[in-house]
Amino acid sequence: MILDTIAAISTAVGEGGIAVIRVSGVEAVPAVERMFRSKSKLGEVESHTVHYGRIVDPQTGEAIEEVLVTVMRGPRSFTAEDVVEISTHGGFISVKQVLDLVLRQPGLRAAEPGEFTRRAFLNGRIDLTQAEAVMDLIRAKSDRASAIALKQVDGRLARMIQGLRGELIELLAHIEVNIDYPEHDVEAMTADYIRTQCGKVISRVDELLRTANEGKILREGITTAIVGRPNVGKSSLLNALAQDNRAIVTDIPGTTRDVIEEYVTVGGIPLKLLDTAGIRETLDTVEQIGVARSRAAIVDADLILFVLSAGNALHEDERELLAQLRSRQCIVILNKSDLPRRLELEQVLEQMPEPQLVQMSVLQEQGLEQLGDAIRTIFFAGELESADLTYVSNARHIALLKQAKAAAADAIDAADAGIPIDLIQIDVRTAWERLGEINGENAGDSLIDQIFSQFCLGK
Ligand SMILES: Nc1nc2c(ncn2[C@@H]2O[C@H](COP(=O)(O)OP(=O)(O)O)[C@@H](O)[C@H]2O)c(=O)[nH]1
Ligand SMILES: [Mg+2]
Repeated sequence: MILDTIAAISTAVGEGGIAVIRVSGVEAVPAVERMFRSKSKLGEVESHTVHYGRIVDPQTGEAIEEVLVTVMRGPRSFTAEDVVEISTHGGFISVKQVLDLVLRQPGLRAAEPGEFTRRAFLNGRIDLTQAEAVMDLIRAKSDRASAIALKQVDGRLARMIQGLRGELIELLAHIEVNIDYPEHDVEAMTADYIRTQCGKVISRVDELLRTANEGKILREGITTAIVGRPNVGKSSLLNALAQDNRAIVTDIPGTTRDVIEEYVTVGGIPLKLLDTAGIRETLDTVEQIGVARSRAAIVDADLILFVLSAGNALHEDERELLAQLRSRQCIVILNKSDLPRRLELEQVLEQMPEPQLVQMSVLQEQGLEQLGDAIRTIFFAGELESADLTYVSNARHIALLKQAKAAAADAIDAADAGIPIDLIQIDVRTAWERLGEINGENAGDSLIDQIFSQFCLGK
Protein backbone atom coordinates (compact mmCIF):
# COMPACT_ATOMS: atom_id res chain seq x y z
CA MET A 1 0.00 0.00 0.00
CA ILE A 2 1.27 3.45 -0.90
CA LEU A 3 0.14 5.99 1.66
CA ASP A 4 1.81 9.30 0.94
CA THR A 5 0.72 11.75 -1.69
CA ILE A 6 3.23 13.15 -4.15
CA ALA A 7 3.40 16.31 -6.24
CA ALA A 8 5.65 17.77 -8.92
CA ILE A 9 5.67 20.14 -11.86
CA SER A 10 5.00 17.91 -14.87
CA THR A 11 5.70 20.37 -17.66
CA ALA A 12 9.14 21.43 -18.86
CA VAL A 13 10.77 24.17 -16.84
CA GLY A 14 10.80 27.61 -18.44
CA GLU A 15 8.43 30.04 -20.05
CA GLY A 16 5.42 28.53 -21.73
CA GLY A 17 1.73 28.98 -22.30
CA ILE A 18 0.76 26.85 -19.33
CA ALA A 19 2.45 24.74 -16.68
CA VAL A 20 0.95 21.71 -14.96
CA ILE A 21 1.41 20.54 -11.40
CA ARG A 22 0.43 16.94 -10.88
CA VAL A 23 -0.65 15.61 -7.49
CA SER A 24 -1.28 11.91 -6.86
CA GLY A 25 -2.47 9.98 -3.82
CA VAL A 26 -5.23 9.85 -1.22
CA GLU A 27 -4.59 13.43 -0.09
CA ALA A 28 -4.56 14.88 -3.62
CA VAL A 29 -8.17 16.06 -3.72
CA PRO A 30 -8.48 17.35 -0.10
CA ALA A 31 -5.09 19.11 -0.27
CA VAL A 32 -5.86 21.03 -3.44
CA GLU A 33 -9.44 21.69 -2.33
CA ARG A 34 -8.11 23.56 0.72
CA MET A 35 -6.33 26.13 -1.44
CA PHE A 36 -8.78 26.31 -4.36
CA ARG A 37 -11.42 29.08 -4.50
CA SER A 38 -14.07 28.22 -7.03
CA LYS A 39 -17.74 27.56 -7.61
CA SER A 40 -16.92 23.84 -7.60
CA LYS A 41 -16.12 21.84 -4.48
CA LEU A 42 -13.39 19.47 -5.63
CA GLY A 43 -14.38 16.80 -3.12
CA GLU A 44 -17.79 16.56 -4.75
CA VAL A 45 -17.11 17.01 -8.45
CA GLU A 46 -17.35 14.16 -10.91
CA SER A 47 -14.18 12.42 -11.98
CA HIS A 48 -12.46 13.63 -15.17
CA THR A 49 -13.85 17.16 -15.01
CA VAL A 50 -12.06 20.51 -15.22
CA HIS A 51 -12.73 23.46 -12.89
CA TYR A 52 -11.85 27.11 -13.06
CA GLY A 53 -10.78 29.05 -9.98
CA ARG A 54 -7.98 30.65 -7.99
CA ILE A 55 -5.24 29.23 -5.84
CA VAL A 56 -5.19 31.07 -2.54
CA ASP A 57 -2.84 30.62 0.40
CA PRO A 58 -5.27 29.29 3.04
CA GLN A 59 -3.25 30.87 5.86
CA THR A 60 -2.82 34.39 4.53
CA GLY A 61 -5.75 34.52 2.14
CA GLU A 62 -3.39 35.81 -0.55
CA ALA A 63 -4.36 34.92 -4.14
CA ILE A 64 -1.47 33.28 -5.98
CA GLU A 65 -2.69 32.08 -9.36
CA GLU A 66 -5.62 31.75 -11.68
CA VAL A 67 -5.89 28.08 -12.60
CA LEU A 68 -7.79 25.19 -14.13
CA VAL A 69 -7.96 22.09 -11.95
CA THR A 70 -8.60 18.63 -13.36
CA VAL A 71 -9.76 15.85 -11.06
CA MET A 72 -9.18 12.21 -12.07
CA ARG A 73 -10.15 9.68 -9.48
CA GLY A 74 -8.40 6.33 -9.24
CA PRO A 75 -8.25 3.76 -10.58
CA ARG A 76 -9.04 5.53 -13.87
CA SER A 77 -5.99 7.78 -13.77
CA PHE A 78 -2.36 7.72 -14.85
CA THR A 79 -1.15 6.39 -11.49
CA ALA A 80 -4.38 4.48 -10.68
CA GLU A 81 -4.63 6.77 -7.62
CA ASP A 82 -6.61 9.98 -7.21
CA VAL A 83 -4.85 12.52 -9.40
CA VAL A 84 -5.33 16.28 -9.46
CA GLU A 85 -3.66 18.41 -12.11
CA ILE A 86 -3.40 22.14 -11.65
CA SER A 87 -2.82 24.09 -14.86
CA THR A 88 -1.31 27.47 -14.15
CA HIS A 89 -0.10 30.26 -16.39
CA GLY A 90 3.28 29.28 -17.79
CA GLY A 91 6.41 30.77 -16.31
CA PHE A 92 8.51 29.87 -13.39
CA ILE A 93 7.61 31.86 -10.28
CA SER A 94 3.88 31.32 -9.89
CA VAL A 95 4.13 27.61 -10.71
CA LYS A 96 6.79 27.25 -8.06
CA GLN A 97 4.64 29.15 -5.57
CA VAL A 98 1.66 26.89 -6.21
CA LEU A 99 3.83 23.79 -5.89
CA ASP A 100 5.33 25.06 -2.61
CA LEU A 101 1.85 25.62 -1.27
CA VAL A 102 0.75 22.13 -2.29
CA LEU A 103 3.83 20.62 -0.65
CA ARG A 104 3.08 22.43 2.62
CA GLN A 105 -0.14 20.45 2.99
CA PRO A 106 -0.11 17.54 5.44
CA GLY A 107 0.70 14.14 3.93
CA LEU A 108 2.29 15.66 0.80
CA ARG A 109 5.84 15.38 -0.44
CA ALA A 110 7.78 16.14 -3.61
CA ALA A 111 7.75 13.33 -6.18
CA GLU A 112 10.98 11.71 -7.29
CA PRO A 113 11.82 11.44 -11.01
CA GLY A 114 9.54 8.87 -12.63
CA GLU A 115 7.54 8.34 -9.46
CA PHE A 116 4.12 8.86 -11.06
CA THR A 117 4.89 6.23 -13.67
CA ARG A 118 6.38 4.01 -10.99
CA ARG A 119 3.11 4.17 -9.09
CA ALA A 120 1.21 3.21 -12.21
CA PHE A 121 3.51 0.19 -12.34
CA LEU A 122 3.30 -0.65 -8.61
CA ASN A 123 -0.47 -0.28 -8.71
CA GLY A 124 -0.58 -2.80 -11.55
CA ARG A 125 -1.97 -0.45 -14.17
CA ILE A 126 0.98 -0.93 -16.51
CA ASP A 127 3.85 -3.39 -16.69
CA LEU A 128 7.53 -2.57 -16.96
CA THR A 129 7.59 -2.63 -20.77
CA GLN A 130 4.79 -0.08 -20.81
CA ALA A 131 6.57 2.13 -18.29
CA GLU A 132 9.74 2.00 -20.36
CA ALA A 133 7.71 2.84 -23.45
CA VAL A 134 6.38 5.96 -21.75
CA MET A 135 9.97 7.12 -21.51
CA ASP A 136 10.65 6.13 -25.12
CA LEU A 137 7.62 8.12 -26.17
CA ILE A 138 8.96 11.20 -24.42
CA ARG A 139 12.36 10.77 -26.03
CA ALA A 140 11.19 9.72 -29.48
CA LYS A 141 12.89 11.72 -32.19
CA SER A 142 10.94 10.51 -35.18
CA ASP A 143 7.35 9.68 -36.10
CA ARG A 144 8.16 6.02 -36.34
CA ALA A 145 9.98 5.80 -33.03
CA SER A 146 6.98 7.48 -31.49
CA ALA A 147 4.52 5.09 -33.16
CA ILE A 148 6.49 2.08 -31.93
CA ALA A 149 6.64 3.45 -28.40
CA LEU A 150 2.91 4.14 -28.42
CA LYS A 151 2.15 0.53 -29.39
CA GLN A 152 4.28 -0.58 -26.49
CA VAL A 153 2.57 1.82 -24.09
CA ASP A 154 -0.62 0.25 -25.31
CA GLY A 155 0.62 -3.07 -23.95
CA ARG A 156 1.36 -5.08 -27.08
CA LEU A 157 4.69 -6.38 -25.90
CA ALA A 158 3.27 -6.76 -22.39
CA ARG A 159 0.54 -9.11 -23.65
CA MET A 160 3.00 -11.13 -25.71
CA ILE A 161 5.35 -11.64 -22.80
CA GLN A 162 2.43 -12.59 -20.59
CA GLY A 163 1.25 -15.11 -23.15
CA LEU A 164 4.67 -16.73 -23.28
CA ARG A 165 4.89 -16.87 -19.51
CA GLY A 166 1.46 -18.48 -19.50
CA GLU A 167 2.70 -21.29 -21.75
CA LEU A 168 5.66 -21.87 -19.47
CA ILE A 169 3.65 -21.82 -16.25
CA GLU A 170 1.32 -24.48 -17.65
CA LEU A 171 4.35 -26.55 -18.45
CA LEU A 172 5.81 -26.02 -14.98
CA ALA A 173 2.54 -27.11 -13.39
CA HIS A 174 2.51 -30.22 -15.54
CA ILE A 175 6.10 -31.06 -14.57
CA GLU A 176 5.24 -30.50 -10.91
CA VAL A 177 2.44 -33.07 -11.09
CA ASN A 178 4.75 -35.46 -12.84
CA ILE A 179 7.39 -35.15 -10.14
CA ASP A 180 4.79 -35.80 -7.45
CA TYR A 181 3.27 -38.82 -9.23
CA PRO A 182 6.06 -40.33 -11.27
CA GLU A 183 4.82 -42.96 -13.70
CA HIS A 184 6.72 -43.94 -16.74
CA ASP A 185 4.25 -43.14 -19.54
CA VAL A 186 3.44 -39.75 -18.03
CA GLU A 187 7.13 -39.00 -18.07
CA ALA A 188 7.37 -39.67 -21.81
CA MET A 189 4.37 -37.43 -22.36
CA THR A 190 6.00 -34.72 -20.28
CA ALA A 191 9.15 -34.76 -22.41
CA ASP A 192 6.92 -34.22 -25.47
CA TYR A 193 5.10 -31.44 -23.73
CA ILE A 194 8.41 -29.75 -22.89
CA ARG A 195 9.39 -29.89 -26.56
CA THR A 196 6.15 -28.34 -27.81
CA GLN A 197 5.81 -25.63 -25.17
CA CYS A 198 9.46 -24.60 -25.23
CA GLY A 199 9.42 -24.83 -29.02
CA LYS A 200 6.50 -22.40 -29.11
CA VAL A 201 8.32 -20.00 -26.83
CA ILE A 202 11.49 -20.18 -28.89
CA SER A 203 9.76 -19.49 -32.19
CA ARG A 204 7.84 -16.51 -30.80
CA VAL A 205 10.94 -15.10 -29.14
CA ASP A 206 12.73 -15.50 -32.46
CA GLU A 207 9.99 -13.54 -34.18
CA LEU A 208 10.43 -10.76 -31.67
CA LEU A 209 14.20 -10.78 -31.92
CA ARG A 210 13.99 -10.52 -35.69
CA THR A 211 12.52 -7.06 -35.21
CA ALA A 212 15.22 -6.05 -32.75
CA ASN A 213 17.70 -4.63 -35.21
CA GLU A 214 15.14 -2.57 -37.09
CA GLY A 215 13.43 -1.61 -33.87
CA LYS A 216 16.66 -0.29 -32.48
CA ILE A 217 17.36 1.70 -35.64
CA LEU A 218 13.88 3.15 -35.71
CA ARG A 219 14.12 4.03 -32.07
CA GLU A 220 17.60 5.46 -31.84
CA GLY A 221 18.25 6.49 -35.42
CA ILE A 222 21.18 5.56 -37.62
CA THR A 223 24.30 7.50 -36.72
CA THR A 224 25.23 8.93 -40.09
CA ALA A 225 28.37 10.94 -40.84
CA ILE A 226 28.50 13.20 -43.87
CA VAL A 227 32.10 13.29 -44.97
CA GLY A 228 34.14 14.45 -47.91
CA ARG A 229 36.51 17.16 -49.11
CA PRO A 230 35.82 20.79 -48.30
CA ASN A 231 33.24 22.56 -50.47
CA VAL A 232 31.57 19.49 -51.98
CA GLY A 233 28.24 20.42 -50.35
CA LYS A 234 28.15 18.48 -47.07
CA SER A 235 26.65 21.28 -45.01
CA SER A 236 24.21 22.05 -47.80
CA LEU A 237 23.09 18.41 -47.67
CA LEU A 238 22.58 18.56 -43.90
CA ASN A 239 20.54 21.72 -44.25
CA ALA A 240 18.45 20.21 -47.05
CA LEU A 241 17.69 17.10 -45.01
CA ALA A 242 17.00 19.08 -41.86
CA GLN A 243 14.94 21.60 -43.86
CA ASP A 244 16.69 24.27 -41.91
CA ASN A 245 19.77 26.45 -42.20
CA ARG A 246 21.46 24.53 -39.47
CA ALA A 247 25.03 24.60 -40.75
CA ILE A 248 26.83 27.56 -42.26
CA VAL A 249 27.23 27.21 -46.02
CA THR A 250 29.70 29.31 -47.97
CA ASP A 251 31.89 28.81 -50.99
CA ILE A 252 34.93 29.17 -48.76
CA PRO A 253 36.57 25.77 -48.24
CA GLY A 254 36.99 24.92 -44.57
CA THR A 255 33.83 26.69 -43.36
CA THR A 256 32.65 23.81 -41.17
CA ARG A 257 35.15 23.17 -38.42
CA ASP A 258 33.20 21.33 -35.77
CA VAL A 259 30.85 18.38 -35.92
CA ILE A 260 27.23 19.49 -36.17
CA GLU A 261 24.54 17.08 -35.03
CA GLU A 262 20.93 17.03 -36.20
CA TYR A 263 18.08 14.50 -36.05
CA VAL A 264 16.32 14.09 -39.39
CA THR A 265 14.02 11.58 -41.05
CA VAL A 266 14.92 10.40 -44.54
CA GLY A 267 12.52 8.08 -46.35
CA GLY A 268 10.84 7.29 -43.03
CA ILE A 269 14.11 6.35 -41.33
CA PRO A 270 15.42 8.45 -38.48
CA LEU A 271 19.04 9.51 -38.82
CA LYS A 272 21.30 11.14 -36.32
CA LEU A 273 23.14 13.19 -38.88
CA LEU A 274 26.66 14.50 -38.33
CA ASP A 275 28.03 17.20 -40.58
CA THR A 276 31.78 17.25 -40.39
CA ALA A 277 34.69 19.42 -41.40
CA GLY A 278 35.93 18.70 -44.90
CA ILE A 279 38.85 16.31 -44.84
CA ARG A 280 42.04 17.77 -46.26
CA GLU A 281 45.61 18.61 -45.31
CA THR A 282 45.57 21.97 -43.61
CA LEU A 283 47.89 24.20 -41.59
CA ASP A 284 45.05 25.94 -39.76
CA THR A 285 45.07 24.67 -36.15
CA VAL A 286 41.32 24.89 -35.63
CA GLU A 287 40.61 23.19 -38.93
CA GLN A 288 43.10 20.45 -38.06
CA ILE A 289 41.10 19.67 -34.92
CA GLY A 290 37.94 19.66 -37.04
CA VAL A 291 39.49 17.20 -39.49
CA ALA A 292 40.52 14.94 -36.60
CA ARG A 293 36.92 15.01 -35.35
CA SER A 294 35.67 14.13 -38.82
CA ARG A 295 37.90 11.07 -38.83
CA ALA A 296 36.62 10.10 -35.37
CA ALA A 297 33.02 10.50 -36.57
CA ILE A 298 33.76 8.13 -39.46
CA VAL A 299 34.91 5.48 -37.00
CA ASP A 300 31.75 5.73 -34.87
CA ALA A 301 29.15 6.07 -37.62
CA ASP A 302 26.73 3.29 -38.64
CA LEU A 303 26.44 4.86 -42.07
CA ILE A 304 28.68 7.18 -44.04
CA LEU A 305 27.48 9.55 -46.70
CA PHE A 306 30.59 10.23 -48.73
CA VAL A 307 30.02 13.35 -50.76
CA LEU A 308 31.89 14.06 -53.98
CA SER A 309 31.49 16.97 -56.32
CA ALA A 310 30.66 15.94 -59.87
CA GLY A 311 32.26 19.18 -60.99
CA ASN A 312 35.74 18.21 -59.80
CA ALA A 313 38.12 15.44 -60.72
CA LEU A 314 38.70 12.89 -57.97
CA HIS A 315 41.24 14.23 -55.51
CA GLU A 316 44.00 12.15 -53.98
CA ASP A 317 42.46 12.57 -50.47
CA GLU A 318 39.16 11.25 -51.81
CA ARG A 319 40.83 8.27 -53.40
CA GLU A 320 42.33 7.38 -50.05
CA LEU A 321 39.08 7.85 -48.15
CA LEU A 322 37.15 5.73 -50.63
CA ALA A 323 39.59 2.88 -50.15
CA GLN A 324 39.23 3.19 -46.38
CA LEU A 325 35.45 3.16 -46.58
CA ARG A 326 35.27 0.10 -48.79
CA SER A 327 34.29 -2.25 -45.98
CA ARG A 328 31.82 0.17 -44.37
CA GLN A 329 28.13 0.91 -44.81
CA CYS A 330 28.63 3.76 -47.20
CA ILE A 331 26.66 5.70 -49.78
CA VAL A 332 28.64 7.69 -52.33
CA ILE A 333 26.85 10.91 -53.18
CA LEU A 334 27.72 12.54 -56.46
CA ASN A 335 26.67 16.07 -55.63
CA LYS A 336 26.62 19.12 -57.88
CA SER A 337 25.46 16.99 -60.80
CA ASP A 338 24.04 20.23 -62.20
CA LEU A 339 27.62 21.23 -63.05
CA PRO A 340 29.52 19.97 -66.10
CA ARG A 341 30.87 16.54 -65.20
CA ARG A 342 34.58 16.51 -64.41
CA LEU A 343 34.57 13.47 -62.16
CA GLU A 344 35.29 10.14 -63.76
CA LEU A 345 33.19 7.37 -62.30
CA GLU A 346 35.79 4.72 -63.17
CA GLN A 347 38.15 6.30 -60.70
CA VAL A 348 35.58 5.89 -57.95
CA LEU A 349 34.92 2.29 -58.92
CA GLU A 350 38.63 1.52 -58.78
CA GLN A 351 38.63 2.27 -55.08
CA MET A 352 35.15 1.01 -54.24
CA PRO A 353 33.97 -1.70 -56.63
CA GLU A 354 30.21 -1.78 -55.93
CA PRO A 355 29.21 1.45 -54.30
CA GLN A 356 25.69 2.54 -53.44
CA LEU A 357 25.73 5.58 -55.68
CA VAL A 358 23.32 8.50 -55.63
CA GLN A 359 23.45 11.35 -58.09
CA MET A 360 22.38 14.54 -56.51
CA SER A 361 22.15 18.26 -56.77
CA VAL A 362 21.44 19.70 -53.39
CA LEU A 363 21.24 23.11 -55.00
CA GLN A 364 18.39 22.00 -57.27
CA GLU A 365 16.92 19.71 -54.61
CA GLN A 366 17.43 16.63 -56.73
CA GLY A 367 18.29 13.13 -55.58
CA LEU A 368 17.12 13.39 -51.97
CA GLU A 369 14.43 10.77 -52.50
CA GLN A 370 16.95 8.37 -54.05
CA LEU A 371 19.06 8.83 -50.97
CA GLY A 372 16.14 7.60 -48.85
CA ASP A 373 15.79 4.57 -51.15
CA ALA A 374 19.50 3.78 -50.83
CA ILE A 375 19.35 3.90 -47.03
CA ARG A 376 16.33 1.62 -46.98
CA THR A 377 18.15 -0.81 -49.25
CA ILE A 378 21.07 -1.02 -46.87
CA PHE A 379 19.24 -1.26 -43.56
CA PHE A 380 15.84 -2.70 -44.38
CA ALA A 381 16.50 -4.72 -47.52
CA GLY A 382 14.51 -2.08 -49.37
CA GLU A 383 11.31 -2.20 -47.36
CA LEU A 384 10.27 -0.94 -44.02
CA GLU A 385 8.32 -3.59 -42.15
CA SER A 386 4.67 -2.84 -41.82
CA ALA A 387 3.98 -0.35 -39.07
CA ASP A 388 1.85 -3.04 -37.48
CA LEU A 389 4.74 -5.07 -36.19
CA THR A 390 5.56 -5.27 -32.52
CA TYR A 391 9.16 -4.21 -32.29
CA VAL A 392 11.54 -4.92 -29.48
CA SER A 393 13.98 -2.07 -29.47
CA ASN A 394 15.10 -1.90 -25.88
CA ALA A 395 18.54 -3.43 -25.21
CA ARG A 396 17.37 -4.76 -21.85
CA HIS A 397 14.46 -6.60 -23.43
CA ILE A 398 16.64 -7.99 -26.19
CA ALA A 399 19.20 -9.40 -23.74
CA LEU A 400 16.51 -11.03 -21.59
CA LEU A 401 14.70 -12.50 -24.60
CA LYS A 402 17.96 -14.11 -25.70
CA GLN A 403 18.50 -15.58 -22.23
CA ALA A 404 14.93 -16.90 -22.08
CA LYS A 405 15.36 -18.47 -25.49
CA ALA A 406 18.65 -20.12 -24.47
CA ALA A 407 17.03 -21.58 -21.35
CA ALA A 408 14.10 -22.93 -23.37
CA ALA A 409 16.55 -24.49 -25.83
CA ASP A 410 18.45 -26.09 -22.94
CA ALA A 411 15.18 -27.60 -21.71
CA ILE A 412 14.51 -29.17 -25.12
CA ASP A 413 18.07 -30.53 -25.36
CA ALA A 414 17.72 -32.01 -21.88
CA ALA A 415 14.39 -33.64 -22.76
CA ASP A 416 15.95 -35.12 -25.91
CA ALA A 417 18.84 -36.46 -23.85
CA GLY A 418 16.43 -38.18 -21.45
CA ILE A 419 17.54 -36.12 -18.47
CA PRO A 420 15.23 -36.44 -15.44
CA ILE A 421 12.25 -34.11 -15.49
CA ASP A 422 13.03 -32.43 -12.17
CA LEU A 423 16.33 -31.21 -13.60
CA ILE A 424 14.72 -29.91 -16.78
CA GLN A 425 12.30 -27.99 -14.64
CA ILE A 426 15.16 -25.66 -13.67
CA ASP A 427 15.66 -24.54 -17.30
CA VAL A 428 11.96 -23.99 -17.83
CA ARG A 429 11.79 -21.95 -14.67
CA THR A 430 14.78 -19.86 -15.80
CA ALA A 431 13.06 -19.06 -19.10
CA TRP A 432 9.91 -18.10 -17.19
CA GLU A 433 11.90 -15.85 -14.82
CA ARG A 434 13.82 -14.06 -17.56
CA LEU A 435 10.55 -13.20 -19.30
CA GLY A 436 9.25 -11.98 -15.96
CA GLU A 437 12.15 -9.58 -15.70
CA ILE A 438 11.06 -8.04 -18.98
CA ASN A 439 7.57 -7.16 -17.82
CA GLY A 440 8.56 -6.62 -14.20
CA GLU A 441 6.57 -9.46 -12.67
CA ASN A 442 9.86 -10.91 -11.63
CA ALA A 443 12.09 -7.87 -11.26
CA GLY A 444 14.06 -6.91 -8.17
CA ASP A 445 13.83 -3.51 -6.50
CA SER A 446 17.24 -2.42 -7.72
CA LEU A 447 16.30 -3.01 -11.35
CA ILE A 448 13.07 -1.12 -10.89
CA ASP A 449 14.89 1.73 -9.14
CA GLN A 450 17.37 1.89 -11.97
CA ILE A 451 14.71 2.02 -14.68
CA PHE A 452 12.60 4.70 -13.07
CA SER A 453 15.58 6.84 -12.11
CA GLN A 454 16.06 7.53 -15.83
CA PHE A 455 12.71 9.29 -16.02
CA CYS A 456 12.26 13.00 -15.82
CA LEU A 457 10.76 14.75 -12.83
CA GLY A 458 6.99 15.00 -12.90
CA LYS A 459 6.49 11.95 -15.13
N1 LIG B 1 26.31 23.97 -58.23
C1 LIG B 1 26.10 23.45 -57.04
N2 LIG B 1 26.60 24.02 -55.92
C2 LIG B 1 26.37 23.47 -54.73
C3 LIG B 1 25.59 22.30 -54.60
N3 LIG B 1 25.53 21.97 -53.29
C4 LIG B 1 26.25 22.91 -52.63
N4 LIG B 1 26.76 23.82 -53.48
C5 LIG B 1 27.61 25.00 -53.17
O1 LIG B 1 28.89 24.56 -52.79
C6 LIG B 1 29.46 25.45 -51.83
C7 LIG B 1 29.97 24.69 -50.62
O2 LIG B 1 28.85 24.12 -49.93
P1 LIG B 1 28.96 23.62 -48.45
O3 LIG B 1 27.67 22.96 -48.12
O4 LIG B 1 29.42 24.70 -47.53
O5 LIG B 1 30.11 22.53 -48.59
P2 LIG B 1 30.92 21.76 -47.45
O6 LIG B 1 32.20 22.49 -47.30
O7 LIG B 1 31.14 20.39 -48.01
O8 LIG B 1 30.10 21.75 -46.20
C8 LIG B 1 28.38 26.44 -51.49
O9 LIG B 1 28.62 27.63 -52.21
C9 LIG B 1 27.11 25.77 -51.97
O10 LIG B 1 26.11 26.68 -52.30
C10 LIG B 1 25.02 21.72 -55.80
O11 LIG B 1 24.30 20.69 -55.79
N5 LIG B 1 25.32 22.33 -56.99
MG1 LIG C 1 30.57 22.41 -44.39
